[in-house]
Amino acid sequence: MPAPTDLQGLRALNGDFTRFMMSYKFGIDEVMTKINILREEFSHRHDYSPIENVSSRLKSAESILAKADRKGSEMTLDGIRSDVHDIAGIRVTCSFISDTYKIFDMISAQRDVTVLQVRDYIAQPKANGYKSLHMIIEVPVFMSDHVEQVKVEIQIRTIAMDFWAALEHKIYYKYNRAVPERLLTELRDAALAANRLDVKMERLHDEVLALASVPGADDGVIDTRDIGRDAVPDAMLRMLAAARSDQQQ
Ligand code: 0O2
Repeated sequence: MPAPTDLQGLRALNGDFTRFMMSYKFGIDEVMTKINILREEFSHRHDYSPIENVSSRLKSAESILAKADRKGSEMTLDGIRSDVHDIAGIRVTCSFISDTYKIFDMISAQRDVTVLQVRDYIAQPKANGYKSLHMIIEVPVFMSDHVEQVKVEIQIRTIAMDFWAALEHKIYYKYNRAVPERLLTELRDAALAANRLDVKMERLHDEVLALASVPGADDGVIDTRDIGRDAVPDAMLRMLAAARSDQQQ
């Protein structure tokens, strides 16, 4: 059983690690807010959203230690902070390849964002077929008594790239990293097929955007935020009036 002084020491270490992890959680909160604002404001201005989905995750303590060990980091919180860049991770999925770069530019242009590293696996895919645009940024997090610069990794990719990466990740772990050559070849083929789909969908999208919209065309849905704001159509008002007068007779 540890002596009381050891226990106090352990509690202090526990507190250090909790504060370390909380700073990354706050980093994620800051960047999620930025991305959600971009998403909402962009869709309002351009009538379409370049972002399909945004998710975040914090690396587990085990995974942080394994990565620090792999990188030969100094095994202290400072050593880990300086070498492991993806403790806080955010993934943004977009419909089209050009949207991934738009999001990248909009994030990079923010005054309190420092871009520390960029890996463009979209322009230069990995040998296994992996495509994604990675950026490591640093954002200020305002604590009660100090400001901390926190690193956040952002992965930006299309839905097709994300579909591929999720499956490849699953296969990789299923085979404990020793994936049979046949599956690796199929994965490379699938990555090429996903890229062909991305290119074709974007071309179609551009073609449709270039068309003038047909006056009065209606896709049959409304945004829930517009309930009460949009005028109720005459036909609906006439129907309600007729129903009311039937009830009164
Ligand atoms: P997990 O479990 O997703 O967190 P670096 O520290 O920057 O020098 P690192 O971290 O390998 O080296 O950088 P890189 O290449 O930018 O990769 C970071 C993350 O991208 C990985 O984190 C994966 O999430 C993802 N990634 C990179 N390559 C691949 C790939 O080939 N397939 C898939 N599915 N994902 C990939 P982790 O920590 O490796 O994994």
